[in-house]
Amino acid sequence: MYFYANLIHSTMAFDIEMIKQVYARLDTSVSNARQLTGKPLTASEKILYSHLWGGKTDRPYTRGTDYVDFAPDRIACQDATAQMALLQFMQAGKAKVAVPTTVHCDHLIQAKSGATVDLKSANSTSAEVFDFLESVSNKYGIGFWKPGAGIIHQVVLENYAFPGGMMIGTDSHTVNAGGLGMLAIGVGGADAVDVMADMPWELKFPKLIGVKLTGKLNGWTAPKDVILKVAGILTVKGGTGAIIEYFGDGAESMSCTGKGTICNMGAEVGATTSTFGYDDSMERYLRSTDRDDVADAANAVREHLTADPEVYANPELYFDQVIELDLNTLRPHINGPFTPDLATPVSEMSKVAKASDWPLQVEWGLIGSCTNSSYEDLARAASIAKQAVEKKLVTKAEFGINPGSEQVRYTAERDGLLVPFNELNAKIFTNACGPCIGQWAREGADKEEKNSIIHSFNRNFSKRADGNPNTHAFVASPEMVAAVAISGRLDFDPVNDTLINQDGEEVKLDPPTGMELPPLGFDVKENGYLAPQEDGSTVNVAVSETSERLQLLTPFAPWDNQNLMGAKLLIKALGKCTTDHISMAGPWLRFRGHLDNISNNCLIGAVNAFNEKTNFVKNQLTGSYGGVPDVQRQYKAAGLETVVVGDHNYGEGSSREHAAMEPRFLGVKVVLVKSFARIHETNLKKQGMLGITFNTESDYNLIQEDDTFNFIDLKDFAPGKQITVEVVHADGSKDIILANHTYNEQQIEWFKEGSALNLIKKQNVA
Ligand code: MIC
Ligand code: SF4
Repeated sequence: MYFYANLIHSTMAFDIEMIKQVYARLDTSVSNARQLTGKPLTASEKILYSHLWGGKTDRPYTRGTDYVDFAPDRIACQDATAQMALLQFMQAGKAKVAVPTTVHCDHLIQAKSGATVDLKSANSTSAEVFDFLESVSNKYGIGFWKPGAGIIHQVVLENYAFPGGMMIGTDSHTVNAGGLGMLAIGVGGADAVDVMADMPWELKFPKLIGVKLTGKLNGWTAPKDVILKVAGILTVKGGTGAIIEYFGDGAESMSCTGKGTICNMGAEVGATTSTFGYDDSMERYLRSTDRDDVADAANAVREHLTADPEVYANPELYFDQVIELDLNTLRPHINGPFTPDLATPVSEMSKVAKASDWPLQVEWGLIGSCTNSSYEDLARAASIAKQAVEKKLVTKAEFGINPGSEQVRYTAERDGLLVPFNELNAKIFTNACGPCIGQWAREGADKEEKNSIIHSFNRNFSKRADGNPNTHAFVASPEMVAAVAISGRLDFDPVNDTLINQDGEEVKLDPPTGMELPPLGFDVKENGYLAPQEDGSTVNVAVSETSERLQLLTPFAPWDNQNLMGAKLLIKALGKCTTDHISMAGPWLRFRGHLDNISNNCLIGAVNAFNEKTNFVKNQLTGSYGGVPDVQRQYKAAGLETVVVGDHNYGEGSSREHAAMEPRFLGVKVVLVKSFARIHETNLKKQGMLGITFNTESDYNLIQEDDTFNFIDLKDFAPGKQITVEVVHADGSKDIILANHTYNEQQIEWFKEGSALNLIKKQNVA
């Protein structure tokens, strides 16, 4: 039924005909867009205007304002989000996905003993889910990458990404493919379902941030430091609603996978996506990954795959914001703890860490994740590990490595890159997310001791890697992670500091070295890909009614067209409330296909503003305190709807739509916050929730623990019209406040129907 496609893959890129079609229409759409906008175009605009739904470039769009329908070229889903996406798609009534789609099994594999044992154990503990994903993929024409094949974004970069393309993926780090000149955007599963079901995909036309890179990386500085620095400048919400486009001689001097790292972590500044114009590094990468056909096709339309020259010559005229970085003087950084935008140059870490009381001793150095697991990353980190062996240093911290894909792992092993890590007793985990998503059986984490770890991942929110709220996780380049892990000190500065080796001698680490691409080319024995069968109509997808991992979905109820009155406050969340706080990952990942079960983690990580505790809120009906899901289930049983109140950038982080579906499923009706992260706001809308923002931010302070909310003009819900909220306090006093929303006509329909999916189903029936 299935066949391994790695042989086919070695002669021809996947979906080459689709890529050629995209290129064939570029000339017309780019020149039309240039004419309509009356100006030269950025690379991002060329991709946006050549991917309009309906294929016609017939009007200019206003950045940051206009909602636009797009037609992405492809979709990628990972196992933890694919379950919900595909459960929804199964309801859409289609026989096949409308655009090339792939599913990648990477999140559900725990890192414990090492790749062989861990993969075997994941294959048995998550067999039901993997089988489900494999059979749904087979049925609906979706390419399936088995557990162990690699992390979604690395596999996409190696096989599917192409310059000038547009893709969406049910993971916030889909943006990684910007390293190969794509516009790749992270979305919730319901957005992916639209495109799978042959419908347009809607996005507010993004603003544009230009980052001009001059000079050349040198010494200890790596591509990661570019984004660590940019994160420090823009902060976790500075990129919201914008595409970041990198350019300049500094950009061209970097490897394609290095560009991928920079784009990947653009998710951490809230950017819609990041990208680079097509250049020689991308061509080299395409050829090295056996895609000469894509490279040749791209070369033929080269001028359309990057910005018009006037744009990069005078960026301030064409971007909404311009940042300039000189790579010659950029220094290595370490970001964290607890947030990816707290950037500290390595040379200042000693001072800052002491002043902040961060644990200086580092216990683990973790290399890999979708952000930094390329051949070049491993090569450069290995060059540091090798020095440790040669210079007789004893590693102070433990090492863990997650290669990005089987292709990278196989090639790295062939080329001896794993040898020095093995000599340092590193654990080589499965080619999967592992510790990055809390799939880490870290010994002793349950003791909740204060400690530091350093990793080359992108996110470091509280509890993320090991569940311990006292783990201070720091983010750095793979080579810095290696150096810090060897020294065991957070404040180790390899540029200036020395270490004492086993013979009592003082030694210094030389700057890292490493090839950007394998000199002998990439190789892999079994890439782990399963192609779907041509006609999947006879494939049976079974979901057991008694399963605790999978549950078929029941449609959410439509709106009753009435004002929402008497809704109770469920929780007023204090400060940072990311999707990890709303729907934690780690052990909870096993319930990603079972809405009822996963709803038991709803908002358990959010801090209650009234007692600063997590998962401890007042039940207004009884006056007693309990866990958020429990209290919410009690409100639901009493037939009461509820409101969640939050701070800035609510829902930052992941694309997981569970963070919207769980509250929806449990009976929360409104999420009222100071501001939203993009993907989460859309996810709330898609699931038929009311996601609104305080018109006056300080009104957040008016909300009290026993409040009841009346949405007194919800009946007039309309685009651009504010919503009036009557906040009734326990003593009977009231505050009338105004809330803003960004729903357009279509999105109001989703609200009315109960969810976007309900609307699709209705349209399919009609
Ligand atoms: C993450 O890095 O947080 C994840 C896990 O990859 C998520 C997706 C998910 O929650 O499944 C993401 O980034 O979108
Ligand atoms: Fe996986 Fe981590 Fe990348 Fe998310 S950020 S896709 S969890 S490796």
